[in-house]
Amino acid sequence: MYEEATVTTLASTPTKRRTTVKTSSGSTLVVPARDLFPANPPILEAADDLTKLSYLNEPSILHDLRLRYASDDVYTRAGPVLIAVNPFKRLHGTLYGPDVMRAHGHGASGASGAAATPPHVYATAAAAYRDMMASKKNQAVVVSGESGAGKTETTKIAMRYLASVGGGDGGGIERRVLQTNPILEAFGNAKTLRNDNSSRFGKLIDIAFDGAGKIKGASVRTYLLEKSRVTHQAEGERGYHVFYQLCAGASAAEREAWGVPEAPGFFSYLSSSSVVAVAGVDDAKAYLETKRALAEVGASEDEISEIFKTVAAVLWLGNVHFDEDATRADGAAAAAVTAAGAPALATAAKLLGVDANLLERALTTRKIHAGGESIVSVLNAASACEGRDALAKAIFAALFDSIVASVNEALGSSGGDRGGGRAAATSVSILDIYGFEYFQKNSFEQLCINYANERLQQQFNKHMFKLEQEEYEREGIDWTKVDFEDNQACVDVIERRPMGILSLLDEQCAFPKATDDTFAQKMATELSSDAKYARDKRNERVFKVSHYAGEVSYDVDGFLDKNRDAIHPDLMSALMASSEDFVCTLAELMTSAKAAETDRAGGLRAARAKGGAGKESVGARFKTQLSALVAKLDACAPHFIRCVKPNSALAPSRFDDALVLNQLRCCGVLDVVRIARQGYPTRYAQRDFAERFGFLLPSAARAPFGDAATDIVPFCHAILQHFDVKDASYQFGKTKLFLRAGQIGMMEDQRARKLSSVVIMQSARRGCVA
Ligand code: AOV
Ligand code: MG
Repeated sequence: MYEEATVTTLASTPTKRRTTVKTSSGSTLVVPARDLFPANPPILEAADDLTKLSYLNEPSILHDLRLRYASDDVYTRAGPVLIAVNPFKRLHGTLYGPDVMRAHGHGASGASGAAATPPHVYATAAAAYRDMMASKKNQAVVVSGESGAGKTETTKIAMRYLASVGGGDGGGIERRVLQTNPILEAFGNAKTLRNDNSSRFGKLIDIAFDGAGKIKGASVRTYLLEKSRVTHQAEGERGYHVFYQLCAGASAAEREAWGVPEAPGFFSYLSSSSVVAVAGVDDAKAYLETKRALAEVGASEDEISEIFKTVAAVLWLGNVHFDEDATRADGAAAAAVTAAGAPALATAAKLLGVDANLLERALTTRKIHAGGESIVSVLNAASACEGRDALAKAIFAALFDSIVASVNEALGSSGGDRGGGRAAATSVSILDIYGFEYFQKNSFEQLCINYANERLQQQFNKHMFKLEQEEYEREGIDWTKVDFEDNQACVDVIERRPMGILSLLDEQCAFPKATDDTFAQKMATELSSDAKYARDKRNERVFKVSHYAGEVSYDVDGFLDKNRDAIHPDLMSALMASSEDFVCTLAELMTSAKAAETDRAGGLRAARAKGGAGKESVGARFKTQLSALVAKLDACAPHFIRCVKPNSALAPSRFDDALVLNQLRCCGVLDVVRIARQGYPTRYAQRDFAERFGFLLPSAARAPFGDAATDIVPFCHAILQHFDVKDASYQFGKTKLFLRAGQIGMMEDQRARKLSSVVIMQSARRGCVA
């Protein structure tokens, strides 16, 4: 990578310029000039905003972040974007304590406030809140970064700030808003090889505020939970936290009633990986916390029991093993529950409130309706296992959706998007989605996760670069175009119709005879000329996509099934026949093609009414959801936080230059710094600028313009001159005035001082009267 060095001799050879340097570690090197980058003066070292650096080369930026990281300054600005480097250690008091929160002023300061406070998630949340209050426009805090970079933690910190600013006595709605985190994490997070608490679903939380800035309600919408994790995990990973919490924390009565053992390894669904414990996590304690959080959002004891009983049922389903039935006279392959599987079947059926024989029949046979007749065919053991896994995954996903729906009911989400007839509220939305990921083996889930990240990256580019530069062009200011990494081609190869990966997958899913292999072949013929797609030459089942964050190889194994996500009607009927209302509700949720949208509809009842629509493929539904998400973000004023993972060991105090640099490059931070430095991030309509600052001019300077100041450009010039803003620091467009970064702070400060002196004078006058 890079090392600091002092130039000792600048020499030229006939072919190349070569320079002799002495490195900080004491060695003398001769290097080509192109490998040398100027360093910043010591006064700029560890600058809290990268755009302040005089030399904006990659080693300087890295050096800045590394120095800051070493002193636990994990936040740094890159112009309008906040960079958050994961500390991998608790810095509660020093970094997030009440004093620090107060220092971020509960959003009280003026427009220059964001620049005046040091970079922090609180500062970003404060800016969003302040902008929302000032403009009455919805705001979005978009948190991104690769898996384990700290998005979920950052989101929680931002939520805590907003709850504190917009809360009352700390016991009301703001508390419930915060309780959504432990609940959703228990059911939707798991240990992966990249993160011990990896979010396996995407989440957008909208916090709605009334006109006085108090929290009115909130709503959560979730995106595509990773279902395969319910039944299987790679070695070194775990299933959803709640499984281990239940095993570790269930009371004696619960163990008895639901048949919960202490060792998670008893359950087949938790034994594909040998990992049970996660360092620093007490699953038994977490179990009680999850229960408490559910109670806080209004779940009754019975409802909480139903939830955990269903979790136990899912686990027990996994122990219903099948073998080929050796007793059949015709010798046909036919699934039969094994001896060890029989008690599991009985327990699962009991927990689900379903007749055990009915469940067994639904798992081992298929009723097919043909020409008015119904024929029963027997399934082989492998098909029975597939049906069982599909059932377990569907129940767990419906449970997750139903929990999201109840959480939304408790948060009074009717105050959010839909207005519900109340006075319109404005909101701050926070997006925390699963980060870009790549494992040794990547499947459909990784494709969806990485596709989501591509769409968000595109939204970021659009906002930071395209809109910015389009505005410069529209306003006709003098400007050299800054190029950025456009990822449209990668988005296209995934979502293009009809010749994109997801469309081809849907097409294959519609053919009963198609397999994962025919899908791979189809892609190989249709996408061979696409620069973002490549076949793996050694393995026909593997294809590669060049993502903005790097190339990822996907194995087509399971793609068709995962995209179809079908559950056989016989299994559905068995669930529908449950004696438990809760299970029937879950079954109804599953039949609803729009189950994942229950959140928006605010509650289970609304979801039920929607049921029965034709089932869309998982890929198609996800694409629609992402488009809606991006449209929503486009309608908000965005605030971006880029999380950075400083090392792959998830360890504190380790800063891996190459890893960090790659993330900064991929997520566009380097380009942002460039554009912010070269560009004009502060802008005003010329008239607004004149009105905002004109009164600060001494009356002699104002006089030539008269009261109305109709000559707006010369008047703005006079203001700029008065404040000694250099010519190179601003440009007049057709209707706007553009200013370079860092110009406006001092003007705003003067304005605020002047205004507060007016207020003090007025109150002093009032004091006299009284
Ligand atoms: P992610 O959300 O970005 O990954 P997390 O927010 O879960 O990553 O962070 C991973 C881990 O890093 C956490 O469990 C903490 O141990 C640690 N961490 C992150 N931010 C902080 C912080 N500000 N202070 C202390 N520790 C922190 V994924 O969900 O995998 O994409 O799908
Ligand atoms: Mg996360």
